[in-house]
Amino acid sequence: MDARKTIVIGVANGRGAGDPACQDGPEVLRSLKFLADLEQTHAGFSWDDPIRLAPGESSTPLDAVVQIGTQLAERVCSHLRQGNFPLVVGGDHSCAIGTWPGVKRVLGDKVRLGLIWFDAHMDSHTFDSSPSKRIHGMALACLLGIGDRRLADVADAGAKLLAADVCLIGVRSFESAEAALLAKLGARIYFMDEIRRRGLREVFAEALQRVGEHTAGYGISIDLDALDPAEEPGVGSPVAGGLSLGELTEALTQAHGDEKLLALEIVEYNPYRDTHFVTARAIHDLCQSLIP
Ligand SMILES: [Mn+2]
Repeated sequence: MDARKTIVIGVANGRGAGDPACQDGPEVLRSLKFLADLEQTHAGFSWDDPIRLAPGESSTPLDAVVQIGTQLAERVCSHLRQGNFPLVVGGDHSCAIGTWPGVKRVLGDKVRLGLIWFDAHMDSHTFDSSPSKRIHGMALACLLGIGDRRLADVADAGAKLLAADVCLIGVRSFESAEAALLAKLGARIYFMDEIRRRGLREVFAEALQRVGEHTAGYGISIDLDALDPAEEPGVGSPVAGGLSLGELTEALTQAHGDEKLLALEIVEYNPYRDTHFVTARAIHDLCQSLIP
């Protein structure tokens, strides 16, 4: 019996993206009560205070992302130590540089953390390789210990993950430098063609095996742009040809109730593109598939 309470941590930050609109995602989900029925069905499900920049702060995107990441790592760490299940809701994907260091800190140096990264992109740029210089496209590289030291050393210095314990699922838009970095490090990437050939259920089962094998626990980070924008328009950086919500929620149930699943992150919700709030409802369904 999993007694963990799910605590939602909204991260009101879009400074890691080109368009900061994702910063308003958590507030829309909360104020319009898209997750409210989970408070009835899951004992202890509740929203914590949002994480946001100090008002009037005129920082650079790098300063902003580091400040948010540092606060978020502390918050995630503190909830895990209280026995809670952190559900981080972005904001852009740069919040990952706070979420997963927070989890890793609780596990300590002697054991490994796994991560499944659902995304249309690889998010494995550095400032040197990135054409856009947007930090949400660097988050996974930072977690692997690569790139700007201020970003990669949030919470604690050095890599938080080994590529051997990382899987990317749903990738279909990337630059060659990212692909080369991940290939060199040895992360497993499931591109859309492999998912179409084998089915998401089988691919996700294999990913779970990999991220759990040599680790003390694992996390799941869902960039909503892994989903097909024809079905889910409310995302920061839409790319055609993604996963359907139905196949994703169905596959995710394989991890439901797994005590090695330590935290969940759902990011890049852009409420201004979310016609009829279909993507807000998708977030609800994704949470329902995975929270304890
Ligand atoms: Mn992403």
